[in-house]
Amino acid sequence: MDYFTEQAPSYAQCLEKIRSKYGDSAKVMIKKTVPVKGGFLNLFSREWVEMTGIVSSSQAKYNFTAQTAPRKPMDLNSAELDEEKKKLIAAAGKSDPTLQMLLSEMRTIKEKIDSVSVSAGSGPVPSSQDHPTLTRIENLLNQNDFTPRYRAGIMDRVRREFSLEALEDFKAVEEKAVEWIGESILIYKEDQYQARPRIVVLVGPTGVGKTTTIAKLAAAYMLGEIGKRPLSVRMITIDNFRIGAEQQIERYGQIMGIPVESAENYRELKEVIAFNSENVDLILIDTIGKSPRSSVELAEMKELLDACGSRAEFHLALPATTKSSDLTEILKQYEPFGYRSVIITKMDETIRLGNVISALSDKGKCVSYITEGQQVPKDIQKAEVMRFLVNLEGFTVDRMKFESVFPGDESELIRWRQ
Ligand SMILES: Nc1nc2c(ncn2[C@@H]2O[C@H](COP(=O)(O)OP(=O)(O)OP(=O)(O)O)[C@@H](O)[C@H]2O)c(=O)[nH]1
Ligand SMILES: [Mg+2]
Repeated sequence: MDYFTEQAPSYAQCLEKIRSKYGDSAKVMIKKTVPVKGGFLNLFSREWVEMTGIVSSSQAKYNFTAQTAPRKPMDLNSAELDEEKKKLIAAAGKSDPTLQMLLSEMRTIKEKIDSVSVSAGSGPVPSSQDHPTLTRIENLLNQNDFTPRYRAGIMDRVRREFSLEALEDFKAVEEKAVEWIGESILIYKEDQYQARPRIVVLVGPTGVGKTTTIAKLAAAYMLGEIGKRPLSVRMITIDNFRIGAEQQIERYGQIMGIPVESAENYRELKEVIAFNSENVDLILIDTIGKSPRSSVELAEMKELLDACGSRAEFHLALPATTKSSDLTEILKQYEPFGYRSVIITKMDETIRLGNVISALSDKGKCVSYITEGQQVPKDIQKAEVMRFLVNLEGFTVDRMKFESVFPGDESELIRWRQ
C-alpha cells in the first residue's frame, strides 16, 4: 500500500489528477483546502484542494478508462475503512508522524461516515464530504423523482464544470441544472408538408387516456386550434371487441359532429382508410389498450395496424403518473410500432415529472402533447419545455430567462376560443 498527496485548484481537478496518476483503485481518505502562493512575488495566494489517500502498490500503474464510473472519495464502506485503519495502525507502529496524523484524521472521517444515515433504495446519497451545493442540487433532483441514472448525469456534469470556488454560488449551479434538464426534454416537431390524409395512430397500455386524447385532438384539429386552418377529420376505432369501447368514441363523435368508423381486421381498416382518403385531411385511429407484457397481443395489433401504411404516424400515450421502471419497460415494448413521439397524459394527477423526463431522455424520445384533465376537448396542449420546467418542485426557475432559452412556438399553442 502506498500513500499519496495531491493538490489541484478544484475538487474535480484533484480527483481527476489522482485517477489519472493512480487509477480507480486509489482511495481518498482526507480532503482539505490549502493556501497556495502564486502570482507576482507570491502576493496572490488562493485556496487549492489537497487530497491524501492510499493506493495498492500493484495498482500504481493501472488500466483506467474514461467510461469507468469514478469512485467517490467517501465511497469506502465501514468494513473497508476498518481494514485500512488496521494497516495504518501497523504502519504507525513505526512512529511515522505523517501516518499518525493520517490515522487521527481517518478517525474523524469514520465518525462522520457513521453519522450519515443511508436510506435504502433511495439511490446515491450525497457524500458527507460533498459541497453543500452538490447536496442541495442532488436532493432537489431526488425530490422531483428523477432516476438515479439521470441524477448521476447531472451531478457528474456539475462536478466537472464547477470548481470548488464556483460551487459557492448555489443560484448559478441551480440555474445550470435547470438549463440541462430543459435541454434533455425533446419536443416533437410536426412535419408541415405531410401528404393528405395524415394518419395518426395512438397506441399505449390500457386506460392511459388514448380515446380521450383522440377526441381532444380531433376537436382541436377540426376547429383549427392546432395548425393553420380547420381540418376535415375522421376517427377510426379498432376497439370494437369490448362492450362500451366503441360507444365511448362514438359519443364523442356525435357531440363534436365528427364521423367515427370502426374496423375489425387488416382488410377492413385498409378499406376504411382508402374510402376516406379522397376528402379527409386527418384520420385519427384509436386502438385497443394492451398490456406491454403481452408481446403476442402487441404483435397481433401491429399486424392489423400495418394496414395504415408506412406513412402513418404512431404516437405512444403514457400517463405522467407511471413509475420510472414501468415507463422504461413500456417505451421498449412499444418500440416495434416505430412511434414518433410520446403523449404524456394525466399531467394533472402528479406534480413530479422527473420520472417522465428521465425515461424519455434515457431513450432519446420526444414528447408531442400533454393532457391535463378529463375535459374533452379543452385539456390538451402542445408539449413545451417550459411546461416541464415550471413544474420542477423546489427549483427556482427564472421564467423570463428560460422562456428565451426554450421558446415555445406561439403559433402552435392551442388557445381554445372562449
Ligand atoms: N385526470 C385525467 N384523467 C384523464 C386524462 N385523460 C384521460 N383521463 C381519464 O382516464 C380514463 C381512461 O381514459 P380513456 O381515454 O378511456 O383511456 P384509454 O387509453 O382509451 O383506455 P382503454 O381503451 O381502456 O385502453 C378516463 O376516466 C378518462 O377521463 C387526463 O389528462 N387527466
Ligand atoms: Mg380507449
